[in-house]
Amino acid sequence: MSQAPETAQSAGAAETVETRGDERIELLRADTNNDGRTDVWVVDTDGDGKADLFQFDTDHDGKVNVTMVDLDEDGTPDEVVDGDGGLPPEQLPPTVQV
Ligand SMILES: [Ca+2]
Ligand SMILES: [Ca+2]
Ligand SMILES: [Ca+2]
Repeated sequence: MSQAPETAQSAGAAETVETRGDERIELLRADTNNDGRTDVWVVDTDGDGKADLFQFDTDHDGKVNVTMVDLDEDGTPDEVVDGDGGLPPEQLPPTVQV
């Protein structure tokens, strides 16, 4: 009984999102709680320079908890899934500290 009470952890990785392209050009990584690990990823997947994929590590364990895809790039997410949406980010230091 040493497990964390939250059980959604293992089920989250199965969902895969459709993105505009299959590139992963990270426009921004941010560390919102200043622990040295990235919490927010802003990604362009089709190379047009505009962000269409957003990922968030809401519990700050280094793994994505929420992925949002903005397929028409109007600034409003069209699809939101649990986990990394099949697009796990590289574990690199954040480019911006918030
Ligand atoms: Ca962090
Ligand atoms: Ca784009
Ligand atoms: Ca996490």
